[in-house]
Amino acid sequence: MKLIIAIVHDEDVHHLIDDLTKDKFMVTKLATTGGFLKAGNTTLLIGVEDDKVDRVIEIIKNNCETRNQMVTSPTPISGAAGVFIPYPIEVKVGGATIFVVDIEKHLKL
Ligand code: 2BA
Repeated sequence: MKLIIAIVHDEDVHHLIDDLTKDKFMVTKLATTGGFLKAGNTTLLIGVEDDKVDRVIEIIKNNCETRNQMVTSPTPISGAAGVFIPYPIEVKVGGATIFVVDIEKHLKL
């Protein structure tokens, strides 16, 4: 058995969960925050048999878009008269960041 940990954009999550549950996958949704942007995102925990991992990844791929987001630079540039001016930079977020982890034991009590 595997645990799929998928970090996705909040805007993609409703369609994604609908498609996963339609295919009878069990999902737990966590509200999380990205360390770099410090903006909200969503982490899904999906426990599946090994032969279903590719299907779950396919569903995630079909539902998660890549987006460009602006962020203020954490290291400001030096302006006139030694004043530090933060500047905006663009980062590409997603579609999804996925980790697939081996599960040693799975219990439901
Ligand atoms: P954030 O940490 O807020 O990162 C948002 C986006 O900013 C990232 O998109 C990446 O394009 C950029 N970024 C992140 N750290 C950076 C850095 N040190 N320097 C320059 N750019 C940086 P994604 O790679 O698609 O990641 C989206 C979210 O997935 C991340 O949000 C984070 O919550 C999670 N994530 C991504 N990789 C991870 C990892 N290796 N471990 C844990 N969480 C991860």
